[in-house]
Amino acid sequence: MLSPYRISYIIDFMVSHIRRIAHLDMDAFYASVELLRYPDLRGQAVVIGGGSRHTPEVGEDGQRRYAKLRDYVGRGVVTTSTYEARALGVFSAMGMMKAAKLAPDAVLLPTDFESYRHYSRLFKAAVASIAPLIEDRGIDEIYIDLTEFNDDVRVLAQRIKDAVRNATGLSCSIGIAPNKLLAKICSELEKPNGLTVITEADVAPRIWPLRASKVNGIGPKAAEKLAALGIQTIGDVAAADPALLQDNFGRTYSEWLMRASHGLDERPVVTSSETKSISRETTFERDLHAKLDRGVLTPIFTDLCVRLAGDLQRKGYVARTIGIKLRFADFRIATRDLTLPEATDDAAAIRQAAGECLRRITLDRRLRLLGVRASALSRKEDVANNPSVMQGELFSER
Ligand code: DCP
Ligand code: MG
Repeated sequence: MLSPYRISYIIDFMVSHIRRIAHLDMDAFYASVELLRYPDLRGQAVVIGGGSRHTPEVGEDGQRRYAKLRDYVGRGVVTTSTYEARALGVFSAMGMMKAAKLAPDAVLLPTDFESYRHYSRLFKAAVASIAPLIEDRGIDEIYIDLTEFNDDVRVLAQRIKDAVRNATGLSCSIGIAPNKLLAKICSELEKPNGLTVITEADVAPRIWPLRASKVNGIGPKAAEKLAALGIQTIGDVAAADPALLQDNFGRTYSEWLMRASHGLDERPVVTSSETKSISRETTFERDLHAKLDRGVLTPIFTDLCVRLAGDLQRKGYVARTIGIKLRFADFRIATRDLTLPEATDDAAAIRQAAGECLRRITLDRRLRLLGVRASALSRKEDVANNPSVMQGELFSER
């Protein structure tokens, strides 16, 4: 039988267009940057993480002498390692002394963050020259929204990989999927130098067999707790009794777990050029009826707006657009938003706008979740210095 999540996905699939989201992650990033500088180390087990005392020295014979892991003494940890070192069991975050037992002959190099930042900028610029909708996720990973391209997605991804290699001399792995959650899992599937494309139909055969901790958002603690319940794989999560998950993880997280395990994720790719939104949402302890539970719902709704206003004020933003999000008992999602004549960070104004949004939704089903979102943000100080931003709509109407 189809679960509500599956049905939800199929409906989304029919009514909305499918996104194509790429996650790009550089291969053994710091180590690969070091190999550009020391190409003679290619093919060897190399560990990054030493201090500057481990900088290679050039001997009188002109040969470089590298520090070896076996000689390391101290409490440092491995920052990253080449795939050859990984084959010996040496991974990021492992104590260096422990790593030395596994790979005594591995070369040890110091970290050089300035170089890594330089190559990080280079690879991101190379991707942006082809596909500009990029969400920066840190030094060696990005999401790219490829939905609007008509090209074959593999051809496009290969073009991006080639551009990264031309600009940096480095390889990366790309995963392409209908959303960020799956794309992130997918970029790891064929590392290094991977190019993996999955669709919704691949979730069961390719994603479900993977360990639950492969999902970004299932950390070591949650994975341990799941394992204690006999839940090892993503498929186990998908097949788990929702009540069991809810008892152990609370409603918000268990609901997310169920959606994630079915490969569902609506988060947009957020580019740094667009101002982000700020939102507050809550999943109810039990499904609430819009009319019968009005007495419970109204204060929750108001409280969300007050908290959202507090977030805006603390962060120094005002918002032109206020939106709401509802998730119904059947997991369908409805959103509405309203653009105001003036940007605001005022709880009462937000509550009023959100209330107007709510009136535009037919509330005939029980609700699981309610959220309020502020977008089209500007810095409050910019608005204060330039009132036309605040009153743009009023002026433009004249
Ligand atoms: N890093 C770190 N500490 C960690 C993990 C990683 O400082 N515990 C640094 C070093 C990595 C970089 O961040 O080079 C990117 O992290 P990744 O997890 O992407 O690891 P790599 O790029 O090294 O390897 P992979 O090919 O698995 O992506
Ligand atoms: Mg990486």
